[in-house]
Amino acid sequence: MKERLISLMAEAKNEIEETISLEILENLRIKYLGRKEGIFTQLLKQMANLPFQERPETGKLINEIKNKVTQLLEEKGTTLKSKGKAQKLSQEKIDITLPGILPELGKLHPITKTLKEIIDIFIRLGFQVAEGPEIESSYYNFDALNIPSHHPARDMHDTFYVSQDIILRTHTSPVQIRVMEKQLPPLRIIVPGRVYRRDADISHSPMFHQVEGLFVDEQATFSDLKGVLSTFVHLIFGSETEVRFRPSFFPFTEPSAEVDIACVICAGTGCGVCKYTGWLEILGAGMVDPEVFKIVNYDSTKYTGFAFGLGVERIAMLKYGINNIRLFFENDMRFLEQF
Ligand code: 2NM
Repeated sequence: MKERLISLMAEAKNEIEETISLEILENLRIKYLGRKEGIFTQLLKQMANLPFQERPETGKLINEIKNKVTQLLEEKGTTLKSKGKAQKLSQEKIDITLPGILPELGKLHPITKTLKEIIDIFIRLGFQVAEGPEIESSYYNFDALNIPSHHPARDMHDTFYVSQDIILRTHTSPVQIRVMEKQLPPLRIIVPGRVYRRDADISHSPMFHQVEGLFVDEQATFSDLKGVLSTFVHLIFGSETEVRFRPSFFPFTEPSAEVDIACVICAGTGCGVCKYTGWLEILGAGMVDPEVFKIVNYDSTKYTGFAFGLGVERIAMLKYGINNIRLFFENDMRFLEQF
């Protein structure tokens, strides 16, 4: 029995050493340590056939060998597992020198960029930003701005009506009325936002963006208007840009003016864009009509003010040399990616 056990030990040791997979190792474990039919279970059963005196010593030996075999199986298991992991890691090696895949970066829409630029300039000049509703009453959009009921600007052909008295604002001036109702001068505000007019061709869109401005103080003059708007033009189109103020008419300002710049395409020599005049109109402006001040309860013997309005799409078209306003609203990535 003793010799058999010693050779069994050598045999087991050999078999375990030569094992190359966890699967084979598990078969060996069952062969030696299996609870029902394992070699050690059978050996312990055979103890019953031994003479009484030999049993303690043999039992002790069987258990020692069994423990040794258990230990060898466990050690081999650990080795095989870590070998498998090392092999897997070397097969799945990542090449960290490969260039990464860059995420596509979003860009600001050209109208957003232009709008930000305009707003930043007026903020530098001391203006604050005010906003208000796009759906307005005809009172704020027209009456309060001295545009009477039968004025052509109110025409069904120009205005989007929600109901008899509710419309989509045709300019951002109603916000200026709302601010004046709540706040006394001195006032320096600009009002950026969407406006709506029933108009559509290569230079008109039914929705477009405006920035209007309002400056009210005890001694605001037409010179202040000229200074602010000339500065604006020089900051947005460059300090060399020629500017001229031409008489005009608006129901809410008196006197009124339109601001032209020398054509950015032909530098004033005459081309299709400026209709061979050499000049491009970019702003409307004027001294606020005392009639408007009366409506918002401002004392027009104490205060004067100037106001102005511009179209953001028009400025963007001139800045970037774009001849069709629809390009801004089609969301064609080939167009938008250029900004
Ligand atoms: C323009 C041109 C001239 C204007 C006037 C006012 C208000 F509310 F103060 F009366 N807001 N905006 C104004 C004046 C707008 O846009 C071409």
